Amino acid sequence: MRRSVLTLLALAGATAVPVSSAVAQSGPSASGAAKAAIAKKRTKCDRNYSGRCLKPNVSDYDCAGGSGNGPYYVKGPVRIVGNDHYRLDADGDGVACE
Ligand SMILES: [Ca+2]
Repeated sequence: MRRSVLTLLALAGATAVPVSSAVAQSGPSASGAAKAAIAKKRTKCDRNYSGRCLKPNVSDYDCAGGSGNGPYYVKGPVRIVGNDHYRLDADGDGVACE
């Protein structure tokens, strides 16, 4: 009786090691973290503009050297590939700050 309990404890101790190491390896892989970093980088630039990386979701952009009051400035030319929500393309030809 006593011997069988000790055997069970020994078996439990022996199986505890591979279980804990399996849990440690089930975390996010290195390639998964790299993919997340790339996705984060892509969303840093406003998708409505091409040619320059404009920050999305800021209050306003104006053309560098123009009469705009900022707070962000971009040096053109910048192509409008979506919605020109910063109103950079004054003449509406699809190219801003030209
Ligand atoms: Ca224009």
